[in-house]
Amino acid sequence: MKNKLEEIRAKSLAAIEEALDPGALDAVRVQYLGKKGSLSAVLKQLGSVSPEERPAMGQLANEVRAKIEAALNERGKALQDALLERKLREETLDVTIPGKSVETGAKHPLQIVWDECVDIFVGMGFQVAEGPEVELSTYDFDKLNIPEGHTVREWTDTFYITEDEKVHLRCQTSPVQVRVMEQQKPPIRIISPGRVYRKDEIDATHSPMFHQLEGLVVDKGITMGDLKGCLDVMLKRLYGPETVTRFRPHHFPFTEPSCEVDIQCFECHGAGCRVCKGEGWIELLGAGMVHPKVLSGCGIDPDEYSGFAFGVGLERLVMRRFSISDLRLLFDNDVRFLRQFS
Ligand code: 2U9
Repeated sequence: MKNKLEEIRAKSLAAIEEALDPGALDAVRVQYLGKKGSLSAVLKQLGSVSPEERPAMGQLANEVRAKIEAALNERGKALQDALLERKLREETLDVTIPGKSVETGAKHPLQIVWDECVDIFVGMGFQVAEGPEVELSTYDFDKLNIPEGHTVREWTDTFYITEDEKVHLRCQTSPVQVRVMEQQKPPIRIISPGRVYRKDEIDATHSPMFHQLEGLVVDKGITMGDLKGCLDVMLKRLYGPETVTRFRPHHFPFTEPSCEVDIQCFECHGAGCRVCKGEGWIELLGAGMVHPKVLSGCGIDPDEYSGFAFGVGLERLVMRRFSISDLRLLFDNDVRFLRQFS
């Protein structure tokens, strides 16, 4: 029995030292000190020891139990201390280090102007209309009174999708207006901002993809005066109440009469300078009274109804608004450029 007790002491102390966590240590405690543990099994045999040896054996067993219990407590404390040490190390929060700055984004300058234009027209009772970018040539050309042979119908100018020239990437958002006029009886007051495509080499002032905002008003008794008043308000809201507008005769197939709209150069007030290239005025958009053929082509009687329409290149407004000299800056997605607008 003495040898057995010595063996239990040696093995149990070794197992206690090898225990890596409180759970493993408790398993060692149960293995040696539990009801069914090794030491309990030996103590049950104490009755078979001779009466002369029994006291010494009992004392030795108690010493072994005490030794194991002391080792379990010491190892348990050591494991608890190590666990606390690790938690303290891993969960330490240095409140003095600078906080992680959360990069906040900003509206793209194009979006800023797009949203301002929408606000201006929604404030005047317009609704925003949208339509497909891959458009039928019928809606982007024929229904806009653009004749066969017009340069805009050339493959050099337009991104055709089909060989038969029936489908292409829209070169203006006018087809949206055509679709609304086909589906809705007047009064109509809509704007259609959106992406348009033209075969242009990209340079400081051209891009094959750019954005337009067009507007259309159709009702009884609409005149050129309504057109001028509406666009004058738009430009004063965009560039300031002192903005001076000028309307010059022009020609578009889809409007008659047509005009181009300038604002007086805010730098030289019409005298001519570097900003306006000596003109004194800056051309911003085109407009006109909707051509009767366009109205009737959409099922609207030009003897009963009239309307005006306008179109503006949004990038042109943006570049003027923020004095941006190169159109490509709007498409490069260079954060150093874009963060100026945050
Ligand atoms: C319908 C009838 C008429 C839209 C118009 C312009 C004048 C115009 C250009 C401005 C710069 C295109 O982005 S740009 O290159 N547009 O000058 N657009 S009138 O007239 C319409 C539209 C739809 C049914």
